Amino acid sequence: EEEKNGEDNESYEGPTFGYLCKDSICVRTEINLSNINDSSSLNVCRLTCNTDIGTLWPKPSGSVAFSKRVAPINPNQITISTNNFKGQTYWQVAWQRFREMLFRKIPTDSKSNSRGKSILIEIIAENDDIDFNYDTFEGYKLRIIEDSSNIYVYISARNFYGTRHALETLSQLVVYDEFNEELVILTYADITDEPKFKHRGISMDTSRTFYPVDVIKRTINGLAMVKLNTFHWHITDAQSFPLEIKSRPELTRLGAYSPDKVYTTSDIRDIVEFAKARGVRVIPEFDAPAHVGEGWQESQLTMCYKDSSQTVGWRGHFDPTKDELYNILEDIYKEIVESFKPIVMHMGGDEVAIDCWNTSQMIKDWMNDRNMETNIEGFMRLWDYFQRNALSKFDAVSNSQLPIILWTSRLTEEPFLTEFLDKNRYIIQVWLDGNDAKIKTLLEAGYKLIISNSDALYLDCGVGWWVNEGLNWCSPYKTWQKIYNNRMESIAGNYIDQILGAEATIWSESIDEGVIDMRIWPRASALAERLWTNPTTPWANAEARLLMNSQLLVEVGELAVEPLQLEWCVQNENE
Ligand code: CP6
Repeated sequence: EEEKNGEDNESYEGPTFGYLCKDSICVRTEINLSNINDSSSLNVCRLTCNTDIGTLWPKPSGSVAFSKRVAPINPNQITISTNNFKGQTYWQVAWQRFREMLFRKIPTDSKSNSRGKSILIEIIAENDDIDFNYDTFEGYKLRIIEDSSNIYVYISARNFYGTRHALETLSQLVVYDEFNEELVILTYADITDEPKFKHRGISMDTSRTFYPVDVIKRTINGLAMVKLNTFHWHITDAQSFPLEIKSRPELTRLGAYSPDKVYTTSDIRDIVEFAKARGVRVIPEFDAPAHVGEGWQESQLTMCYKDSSQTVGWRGHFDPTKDELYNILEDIYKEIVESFKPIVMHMGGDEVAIDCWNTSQMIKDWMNDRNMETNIEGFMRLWDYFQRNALSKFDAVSNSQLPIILWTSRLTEEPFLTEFLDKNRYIIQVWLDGNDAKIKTLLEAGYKLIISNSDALYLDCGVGWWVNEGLNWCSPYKTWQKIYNNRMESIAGNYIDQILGAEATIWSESIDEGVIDMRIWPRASALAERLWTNPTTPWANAEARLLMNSQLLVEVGELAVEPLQLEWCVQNENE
């Protein structure tokens, strides 16, 4: 009965749920790939019914063997044993979520059916370490076998995070059979899997638009479902300050859109724990010295806010010469460290306009007093002065010297880069075009990078009111295919080892909670497979599985996923 696909990763097509193809499972037909960008030959029905597709997303990066046969299971008869994690909250949450995901696959009108087999899951984890840093190994092994009455699942992993990923994979191998109205599982599987990149995520902007906590949580659930492990939280910006800072209550009083559009310290702790139990790390960003404004109105510490000029464009800037600024920053960092317990801190550093500081005679006098020239070099020195002081305040309130992320900017270009930013301390997040020569400069200088190249990973581009206002600098819309094809190797070449991973960004100037799911999904899934599996096969090979993943995100993740094809195409095939 067992039909193994050997160790050959390239030929893996995934488990077969062929007979379930009646309603929804579809795969692309042969079409001429070279014509894919030629609209005259575009076939709207690229996906048609097929009997041999996989259900795993992202595809495992290691060896995969599987059977083609499925067996019905009884989701009320699942038992689990672990050698570790006893009494750990994270483990209880993960286990609970796994069961919930299986039950969510069953439609509410399904007739109850208990003829299925019991599942016995045995987990061996090397340790019960709950730290989640860049050294945490997220790999796992998963084996499914059956006998006449039971399904046996063996999971081995180094830690909780690998184990959690294995449960995610296992849940994807359980599919609802609409014909027999029951859950079925593969009867044999042997999978070895681990991520190709350590840092895999999205960044979300809660300043331009406030998103309620439950929107953030359902987004994190989605990340967990596709094994993305990073939620980078661009929490403040010029337009609103939604982060409660208990010692500086004026920041939200003046800066939040309204008193209820605030993330309290307990909201933050709740989200951080929620995420960690789902294998997702939250990285706080406090963007500075630009992208500040609301919240600081009475402080006399910011400038250029509401300046509509090309160079500044509504982004307020801190006045780096004011000593009081650093005291407030210390208070902010202190509370961020306490509530986020970050393993890495994002300090922003994007889009600083020297033309802003240049408008202030006070700043120029201050610089003159310190023998700083008021030219580019001088203002870059002023920026460096800010960054050093801010960093020392951050270090004063955090235990160890955490790694710091900064966006690419003039500061991350030579000659400033190597003079001002220690490559062993700073990680650079790239929002340049993927082919920009500045990326190579950063790599040659030895920096570790997180890639958010704006020509592929900017999910807010090309859609929304920006487009009609002519304000969409990042048009066009980035298709999932573009994201899937966005290989880190083509960006980094021989320096690939310096790429920690990538993030898709969801800037929220033209997004709100009503549309955010569609901006993120299924394109974040395309990024997930790019970073977890790093496939060498074309996107067309993944399209059918992505359709399955979208369905899962809708049904289990309760996400409003942007559609990938017309229902008519499926209907046509079934006639
Ligand atoms: N906000 C912040 C933004 C952007 C950046 N930082 C941004 C800039 C250009 C484009 C899209 C987004 N809206 N804080 C740059 C990293 Cl095209």
